[in-house]
Amino acid sequence: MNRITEYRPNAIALTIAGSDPSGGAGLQADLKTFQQFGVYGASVVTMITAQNSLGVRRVENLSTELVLDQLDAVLDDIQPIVAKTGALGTAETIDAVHQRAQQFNFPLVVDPVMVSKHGDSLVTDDAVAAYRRLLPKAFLVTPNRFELERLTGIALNTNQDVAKAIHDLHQMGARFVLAKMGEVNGQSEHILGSGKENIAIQSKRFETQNTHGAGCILSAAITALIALGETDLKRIVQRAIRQVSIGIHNTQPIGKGRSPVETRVLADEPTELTS
Ligand code: PXL
Repeated sequence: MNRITEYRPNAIALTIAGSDPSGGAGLQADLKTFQQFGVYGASVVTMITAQNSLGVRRVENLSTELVLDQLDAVLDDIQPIVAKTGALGTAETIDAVHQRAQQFNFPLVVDPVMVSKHGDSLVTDDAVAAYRRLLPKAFLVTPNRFELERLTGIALNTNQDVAKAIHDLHQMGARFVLAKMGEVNGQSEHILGSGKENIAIQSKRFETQNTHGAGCILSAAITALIALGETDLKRIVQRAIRQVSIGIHNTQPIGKGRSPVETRVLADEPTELTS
């Protein structure tokens, strides 16, 4: 059977993100993840990094004008079901995406990428302020612990601090918040905030450094599931977390440093790894 008949022809997702030439993170990870879910991927490049599994050597932001020209070219022609942002680079580009987002007739997932796994900062302080301005256009924002602190200015020491920070992101305009808290009591913890309640989602914690691209794959999997027409955000997030867990469990030794999370897997039902 021709597999393409199994795809939904309009399951189209757009990523606006930076390039990782080693293929583990950034728009490459996004497109691989979309593909793995049977979602057609379009991509607008914001930034070129020169990096590999050992570290980031160089980052060069494309001009805001070139980013917008790409975005306009795609959107003048193609109707995505959903879009996500990864690394946007400069405050000017974040503000320009924000301005275009006023006209988006599809939800936007904002992964507020600020540092790479190696701890290299990918944005400046004024970009953090621009991310705050973008939040009212975010259907979902997916900060890690560091990004949550930087967006809110709250040092996250207690559970109350985390709840306050998530509350503040809602106040700033984000519809839903997914805080990637990392290791909590020996497990990996995510907190999904709806504004009314916060749901903690635990998954298996892997003792590994081979998690390059995990954040990109998580937000890309969420984006892909929205493109496929899924509507229950809690289930979407749980399934995307399983996708990352199974990817980490199946990591192949690629490169001399931190291996990328494997995208050539597909999480479907819960397993003993991820339930
Ligand atoms: O995983 C965050 C990320 C996003 N986008 C690009 C990156 C990284 C981390 O390395 O390089 C382009």
